[in-house]
Formats: sequence, C-alpha cells, structure tokens
Amino acid sequence: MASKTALITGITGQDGSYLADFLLSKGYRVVGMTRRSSTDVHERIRAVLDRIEIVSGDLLDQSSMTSVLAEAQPDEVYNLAAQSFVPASWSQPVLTGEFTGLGVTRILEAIRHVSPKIKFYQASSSEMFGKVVEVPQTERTPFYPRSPYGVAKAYGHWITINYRESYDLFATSGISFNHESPRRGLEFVTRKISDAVARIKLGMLDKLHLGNLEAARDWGFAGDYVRAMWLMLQQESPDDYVIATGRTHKVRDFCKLAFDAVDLVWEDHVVVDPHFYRPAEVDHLVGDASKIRRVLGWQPETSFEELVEMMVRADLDRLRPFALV
Ligand code: NDP
Ligand code: GDR
Repeated sequence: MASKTALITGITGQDGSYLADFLLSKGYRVVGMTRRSSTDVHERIRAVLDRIEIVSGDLLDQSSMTSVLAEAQPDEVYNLAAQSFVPASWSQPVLTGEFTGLGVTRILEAIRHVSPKIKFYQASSSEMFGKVVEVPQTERTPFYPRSPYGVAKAYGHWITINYRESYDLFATSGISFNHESPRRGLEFVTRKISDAVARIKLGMLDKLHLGNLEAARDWGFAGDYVRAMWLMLQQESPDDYVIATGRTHKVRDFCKLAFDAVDLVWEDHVVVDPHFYRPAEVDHLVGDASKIRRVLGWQPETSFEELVEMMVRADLDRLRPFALV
C-alpha cells in the first residue's frame, strides 16, 4: 500500500515536531507548512529536515492555504498552527482571533474546495473551559473561555464541527489539556521552570520570577498527545475527544519536583512577581479522558514526575556547555 501523506501546520512548534517524528516512524510522507521568516525557525525539526517537505503558507492568507493543499495533496491535515501563548492574546487579541480562530475556517474552506476527502484534525484546547462549569471536563462540558485565546479556540472548535455537519467533512477536534516537553517554548511555565532550574544549578542564574504559584493544570507529555491526534484520524467516522491525564498539579508542585531533581530547595530561588499574573485566570481545569481511553484505547504513558525529570535533565544537558564552572 502506498504511504499516506500528512500536512502539518505549525510543524516548527512543540507538537508539530513530535507529530512529524511520530508520522515518519509510521512511514508517512510528511509535509510541513511554515510561514515566511527572516530567521531560521527549524530548530525543533532540525533532526528530520531532510526527511520532510516544507511548503510556505500562512493562516492569515486564504490563497496560500489553498495552494499548499493543492501542492501537497495530503490524506490527513493536522492544524497545529496558532498564536498559542495565552498572555499574548490579551496584548494581541485581534491577531489571535485571526490566526487561532478564523485561520481554522481558512483551512476548512481550502479542504472543501481542493479535496473534501481529506481527514482534518483541529488542535482545540482546555482553555475553552476556562471558568469551569463542571469538574472534571468532558466533551459535553459547556465552554466559558477566560482569555481572547480561549475565545478564539472555541470558535475554531465549533467551526470544525459546523463544517463536519454542513459539508460532511471528516473533521475532528481534540480538546487537549496542557502538554509539555523539553521542546516546549521557553515562555510557558513548565519550561520556564526547567530552564531556570538548570541555569541555577549551573551557576548562571540565582532567582526565578513566577506569577501565580497556586495555578493548577492537568499536565501531560506532548509525545503521548500526538499519538492521540493520529489515532483520531484513523477511525471510520470523525468525532471529538478530550485528551488529558486526569491529574492536576500546582505550579508550586512543579517547582518543588524540578528543584528536587537537582538537589536544590525551591523556596531559596523562586520569587513571586505580580507582573506574571493574568487579567483573568481559569479555574479547576482537569480533563475526563474516559471517552478516548474507551473508544480509541489511548492513554498517557509518561507520568508527571517523569515529565518534570525529563525536562530538567534535557535543559541541564543543553546548557552545560555554556556554564562557566
Ligand atoms: P507552539 O506555540 O509551540 O507552535 C505554534 C506553531 O504555529 C508554530 O509552528 C508557529 O510557527 C505556527 N504559527 C503561528 N502562527 C501562524 C500563522 N499565522 N501561519 C502559520 N503558522 C503559524 O504550540 P504547540 O505546539 O504547543 O501547540 C500546537 C497547537 O495545539 C496550537 O494550536 C495550540 O494552541 C494547541 N494546544 C496546545 C496545547 C499545549 O499544551 N501545548 C494544549 C491545547 C491546545 P512559527 O514557528 O513561525 O512561530
Ligand atoms: P497555559 O500555559 O496558559 O495553561 O496555556 P502556561 O504554561 O503559560 O501557564 C500555566 C499556568 O501557570 C501560571 N504561571 C505562569 N505562566 C507563565 N507562562 N509564566 C509564569 O511566570 C507563570 N507563573 C505562573 C499561569 O498563570 C497559568 O495559570 C497552555 C498553552 O499551550 C495553550 O496554547 C494551551 O491551549 C493550554 O496550555 C491548554
């Protein structure tokens, strides 16, 4: 059987890089869409660059989306591209709506016109639950987003369902809770902590400034979550699934484990800085992933403790060559 072709938007991001690794291991032809940049943005996919194809397109540009699909002729499209940093969505609310919300419609329109047989995955988010209406959250929990990002994702989620129902597209939405890795962007709290812990251990930094230490999240490992995305597109019919571990931890728990991993005491180094507080916080986000466990047989394989350890070790290895001592 000929190998399948997957198009990944957001391939230069955390999830895009793990998904590219995963699909290559399954024998896929992988095409990644990137937007033009004056600098090199391929750091996370450097190891696989010679095994994937890169095409140029932007979620803001309808005709580029159509051209990318016509050129790549994919069987599956994974829409991972977005403005994904929640605080930036307050400073750039309109742009976030354009990328993260309307961008989904642009891809769906391109699919409808170029090849309606394409299977489509939309990266929806637990941020849609925001000021939660029930705990834990399932596929049927009503949304109450608390940031322009969450509002844009809710639009992307519903337009995916609307195109499935209106045009009979194989369009699915994975409602992912937070997932992290050594490839996580440095501005997100987990990576900010693991990077700082490594710097402090290596004598390159003394203090780590954080915002709300009581904030809690359902944190999993990105490598486990891209497997769930793929599984969703291997089914007979499209459906939506919550992807989560079902366990939450506070930012202070992450700090403690991360500093423990290098035999340091977190209270000696962490400074609470109101600068990192948000205009509105989300409440008790914790996912009920029983549907994806039951229907697709998916479950996370990496524990919270293993994740923290993995991230701290990776940052230590990365930074050690730059340490003075
Ligand atoms: P990242 O921020 O690491 O990656 C985002 C990607 O989107 C980058 O490749 C970026 O490209 C690309 N991008 C941004 N704007 C555009 C645009 N206008 N046109 C084309 N590409 C663009 O995110 P993650 O990998 O962590 O997340 C992947 C997706 O999953 C996102 O949609 C995110 O909102 C969603 N999500 C993530 C969760 C998580 O915990 N990680 C949880 C729930 C949902 P560039 O390199 O050029 O900036
Ligand atoms: P989140 O991730 O907003 O959940 O969005 P982030 O890691 O930014 O924040 C998690 C929680 O940590 C608290 N926090 C801090 N956050 C940051 N970034 N920096 C700090 O210094 C800090 N101190 C405390 C925050 O207040 C927050 O409560 C991620 C993104 O990947 C989204 O794209 C995705 O949709 C959701 O996860 C699910």
